[in-house]
Amino acid sequence: DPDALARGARPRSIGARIRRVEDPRLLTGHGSFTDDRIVPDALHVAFRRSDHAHALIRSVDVAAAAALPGVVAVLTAADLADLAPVRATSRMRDYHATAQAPLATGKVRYVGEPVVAVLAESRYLAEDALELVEIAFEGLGPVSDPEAAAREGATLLHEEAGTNVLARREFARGDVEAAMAQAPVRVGGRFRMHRKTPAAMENRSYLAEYDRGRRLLTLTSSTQIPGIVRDLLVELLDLPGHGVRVVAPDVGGGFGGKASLYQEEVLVAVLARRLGRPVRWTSDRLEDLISTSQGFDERVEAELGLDADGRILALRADVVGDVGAYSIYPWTAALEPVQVVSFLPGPYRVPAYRGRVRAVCTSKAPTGPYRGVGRPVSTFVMERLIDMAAGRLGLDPAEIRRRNLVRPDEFPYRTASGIVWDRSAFTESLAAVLEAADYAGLRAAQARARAEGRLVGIGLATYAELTGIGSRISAAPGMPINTGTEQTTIRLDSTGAVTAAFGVASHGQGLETTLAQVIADELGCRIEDVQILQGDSAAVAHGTGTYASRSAVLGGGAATLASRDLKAKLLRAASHLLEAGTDDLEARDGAIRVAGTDRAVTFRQVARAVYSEMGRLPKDAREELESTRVYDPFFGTATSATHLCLLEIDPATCRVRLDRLVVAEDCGRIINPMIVDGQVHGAVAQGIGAALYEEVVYDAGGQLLSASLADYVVPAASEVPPIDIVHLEAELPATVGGFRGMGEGGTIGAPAAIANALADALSPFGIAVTELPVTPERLFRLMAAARTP
Ligand code: MCN
Ligand code: SMO
Repeated sequence: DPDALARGARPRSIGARIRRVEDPRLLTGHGSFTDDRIVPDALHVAFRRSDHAHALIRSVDVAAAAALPGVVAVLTAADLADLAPVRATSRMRDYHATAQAPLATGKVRYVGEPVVAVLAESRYLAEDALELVEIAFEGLGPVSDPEAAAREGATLLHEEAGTNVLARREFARGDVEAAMAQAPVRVGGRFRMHRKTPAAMENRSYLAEYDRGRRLLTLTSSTQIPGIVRDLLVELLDLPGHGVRVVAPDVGGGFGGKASLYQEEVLVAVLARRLGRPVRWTSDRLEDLISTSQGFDERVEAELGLDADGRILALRADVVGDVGAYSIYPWTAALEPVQVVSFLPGPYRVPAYRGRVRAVCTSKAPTGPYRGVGRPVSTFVMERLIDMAAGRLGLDPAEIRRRNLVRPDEFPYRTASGIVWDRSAFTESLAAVLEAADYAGLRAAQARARAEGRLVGIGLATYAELTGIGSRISAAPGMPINTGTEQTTIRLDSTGAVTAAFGVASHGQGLETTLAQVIADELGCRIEDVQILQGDSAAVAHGTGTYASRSAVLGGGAATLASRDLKAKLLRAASHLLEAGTDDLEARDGAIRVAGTDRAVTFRQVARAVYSEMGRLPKDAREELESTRVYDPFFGTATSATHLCLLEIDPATCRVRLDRLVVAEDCGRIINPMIVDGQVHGAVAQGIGAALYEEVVYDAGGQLLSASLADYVVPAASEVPPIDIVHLEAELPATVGGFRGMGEGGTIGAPAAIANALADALSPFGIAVTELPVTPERLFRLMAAARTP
């Protein structure tokens, strides 16, 4: 509002395109990542990893390695026998936890599993020593195919579980058999989303230091979850909570891959404590690709039944998730596959539903959270089914969605799997995307291109996700850790500076900026006056970290509550100093003024009066300028979006060129539109990877074939077209602050929209797109098969 600006009003900080305060540091090489920390006397660890998918460890001979000068210790599982293995427990029925020790115990279950750790004065020496370790393996045969592994009599990876099916779950509403039998239109298929790896720029890195004098173990870790790692180390090492501090400094991306606990992390902590010397390990790219938790990897058999007008009557699905060798801590093997069935009905009215899922372990790297968790797969399947139905009925893909999306007057809407959508722009985002993309114009241009024999496709995808999940349904069902609350302490110190401590742990999201924006607005100061402390387990009593698109909702909510408390205290103190009622005061730019006058005191003057200038304030007005608040959004809030993709296939090379991507999304009140745009760009790029390029490939023997970034193809800037983004704020959610989460959305919508555009482009061939990624090779095979009569 230029008039308001002319009158001297400050634009609100929330909603402003403020440049990220962390970027000058990160972009000029002044960031400080775990491996940047210089610790003079640190020992370096290197791991001998299994080159077998599934084998007994018959013997390990470490004598030659241990004798190498500069080697301090060579460890096997036997040396860590006093340490309890990590088990991701859950109250879920039919769930089997797995025992995972820092070093493989008795047998190995995937290629890349750490077996021996060498501790040496340098990484070079440690790696040299690894080559001298002799391990005798006795192969047990890989467990590669999850469907075979789920059958009775299959070779077991974890004998104690008595099955390879680590979790199973079913969601049901209505009589799906009857509804399906009566449906005049039925479409279905077998869908497959291949395994992905997060491939963050910074590989995982850990540094543990033990201060004997203070009895303090400090783990510097490239983790998304410092609070969770601290709590587990306290338990494993039987230390008091203040005896362990986990610090996540600058972290170069995580995408879910740094949201779980790792063996290497436990090992460096244990060794530093034992030896009293700093111990560090930084993954190289090969180790990252073989051992960082991988994502997705589901097979989905699904069927959708509709009436003759294209209205959904029934949906059924059977999902098999290939979860790899262990049930990951703390999320469990159920996390990803269960969310596939839980989110499958999506933003649609589905009167009858049955979704079954089995999480099956195989001799591959463990899977864990990956940006979108379950929803990229469920959205891919549901959006393909919807388009298949539209094709069958001769309906436009936009029209069939319009007929089935939950309408504004139907919120709050309880989905067939029990999730409640509070209110979100389902129909509005579809309309907005069609308008922004000039859908009718695109279809006309497509018709002309088709007449010339060109393979041009247009694809739509609408999805809904639950973000800012509160304590009612924790981020992973049955998990004993409360991930549904977030805490902050905001204080004004004796110099008048504002410091706010959080349990969240930004690793690229820009939380130092957005949380400061929230506080600046609520407290009445400038964002440069606010320092955000995050990624440090010592900062708050209970805080877990950053994952599940929760930080804006939970962190922003806690920041709002604590800022309001602190502001009330400041106003009470200032009212004495200014001799005015608190109702006449306004806080702005770090000062408190009597409205309509030039009488003001700065935050610093208030702080001095409270902390130092004894006698200036009545005793009961000298409240400590600090507030700690916890925020629990209880259920969470729905975020939704529609993606549109326009692409063209070159039939000669099978190259897919993305020409346009349009995203209309509703993340409630936007704290920083520039950051939200950046989140959409990054997540869409990962969605493009899932749709067209990225695939973790194991051969039949369980060897990883995609073990370098030459084989595992991540899209670069040249593969990502400009993305048009429309922001909608349908109605602010009931969260404190009105924020919805959005950090994962791009990865959820883009693969489905691209898959639908590919199917649209290939429709002259009658090719069904049921498998992602559609790599050039896969596309070549599909087209060749379609041409062969
Ligand atoms: N935001 C906003 N207004 C809103 C909602 C969000 O300005 N209404 C801002 C937030 O303040 C924050 C960012 O957008 O700066 C993302 O917020 P949110 O949706 O709350 O997600 P989280 O901060 O909890 O981040 C987690 C999410 C997840 S789960 C993955 S995976 C992911 C992602 O964020 N990994 C990322 N984005 C990533 N971005 C980078 N650069 N690197 C990763 O590893
Ligand atoms: S996969 Mo994001 O860290 O929840």
